[in-house]
Amino acid sequence: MAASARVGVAHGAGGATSRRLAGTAALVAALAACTGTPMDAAAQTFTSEHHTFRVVTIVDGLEHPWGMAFLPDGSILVTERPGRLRLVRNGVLEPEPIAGVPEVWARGQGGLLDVALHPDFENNRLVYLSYSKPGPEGATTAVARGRLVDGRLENVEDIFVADAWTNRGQHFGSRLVFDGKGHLFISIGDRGVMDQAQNPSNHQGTIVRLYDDGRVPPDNPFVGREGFRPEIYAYGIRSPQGLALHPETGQLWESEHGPRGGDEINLILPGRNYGWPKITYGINYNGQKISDYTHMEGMEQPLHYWVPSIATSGMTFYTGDKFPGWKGDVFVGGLAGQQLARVRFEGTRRVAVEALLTEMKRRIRDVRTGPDGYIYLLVDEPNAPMLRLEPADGN
Ligand SMILES: [Ca+2]
Repeated sequence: MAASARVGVAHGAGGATSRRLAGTAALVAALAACTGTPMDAAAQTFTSEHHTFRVVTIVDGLEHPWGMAFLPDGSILVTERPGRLRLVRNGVLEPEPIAGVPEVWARGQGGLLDVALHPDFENNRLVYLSYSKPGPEGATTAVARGRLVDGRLENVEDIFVADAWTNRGQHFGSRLVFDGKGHLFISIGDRGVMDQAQNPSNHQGTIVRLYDDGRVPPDNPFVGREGFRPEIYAYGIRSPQGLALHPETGQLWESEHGPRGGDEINLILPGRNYGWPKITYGINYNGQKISDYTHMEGMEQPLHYWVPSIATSGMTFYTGDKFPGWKGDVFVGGLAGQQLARVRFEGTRRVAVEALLTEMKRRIRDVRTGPDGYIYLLVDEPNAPMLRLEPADGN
């Protein structure tokens, strides 16, 4: 495919031609400018294809926040990449971090990363954290869990330490998703060594599926197969920055931070090879070619990819009722692309893409549908806010 044909146009596996609707969201007012509150900068109103919405600052002062989890009491756990777990309660950031977080390797893209609650959290109080674990061979991706009691984590233990050790600071992956059927999915990046994504005798560049205590489910696709780690569910993945379950099919979807011009959304199926770096739509960030191929026998195509890249991060399916026009849409944060991408699918066919919040010019690290139906964002900055999208069009 000629590069010139791809610039500025988003393509999916089906070669459809719908154009990226970048720039349709327009800033129309800064409501808070009239109120004189400290939230002036963020309480702005934006228009978009289906909704007019407000962006409200929930809390400020987070240092490179990465992941968040909503507690049953309405408070929110937030990770900060340098190694702190914070609590937002009643719209206030508790000054003291939650104690008991493991030591993290906070370099490059590494540190304290995602946070998720056990599906039975209300009874067992188990909180799961993914993080960059230091060791003699540099760092790897690990998942720890502990019981949240009186503002601290107790009985903290690693349930999984990936065989993905390098001295490089890239591509830890590490989003955590429970599937509601007793499994935990963990994404692991190639750790900056791209060829290892095609080597399933380690965990670099994989999606892993485990039981909640770290045991390997016997029906994992590669159990008993020579040369494959039994934890692996899928492989051939570069930097899996977002994971979410489809609200209707229950299948796992992934957003992947690709090379230059190769960010992807993938449907993750068991036992499949997603092709990195043998096939890709992008080139290296230094301008060098990675592969001549975008397709290869036995390798999966993305459902959608971005050219140019937006530097995809966290993702969510919108499942709330505050924005009926967005029901079922995929939202993906853009870091370098400084946007919130909305992608609509019919089944697995991508039918529309819209870039929201481009005027805000902020790196979006994570996006979640809150239990209240609002959309929550984390911004990747040293002194960053948690933001919330609220409808401004009467919904
Ligand atoms: Ca791919």
